[in-house]
Amino acid sequence: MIMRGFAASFLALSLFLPAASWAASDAERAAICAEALERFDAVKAALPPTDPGVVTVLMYKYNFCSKSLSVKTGTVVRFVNVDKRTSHSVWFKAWGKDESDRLFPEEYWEMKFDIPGTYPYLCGPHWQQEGMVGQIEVVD
Ligand SMILES: [Cu+2]
Repeated sequence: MIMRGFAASFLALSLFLPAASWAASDAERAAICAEALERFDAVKAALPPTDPGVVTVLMYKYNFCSKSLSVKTGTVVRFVNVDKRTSHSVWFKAWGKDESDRLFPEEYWEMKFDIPGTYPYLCGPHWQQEGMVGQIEVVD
């Protein structure tokens, strides 16, 4: 009886887990990124100021804001976690780079882009299930 109950719950759970990723739609992402900006306004005073020209990407609710970005060669991008509890990472996996350390709320990580090209990246813990990925285009 217990085993049957367990099997039934497992089946029920499986039915509710979508096979595809849980990536947000464009509209959901826009709302999440608007919220991320508000969070950033609340926490940025605690961060060291950026040098001029540094571009900021926010990490919030399993999204990178902006998800895709075009920057000039030589630009430094600062990835800031503005979540309240969740940690994230930045990983240029396709380029064979090491994953960044886990970034806890209000922590950041920077990378300089010296060579033009397309740089897809992802969040180590959240790219598979939550579709937390981004891309940076580096142009002259
Ligand atoms: Cu993440």
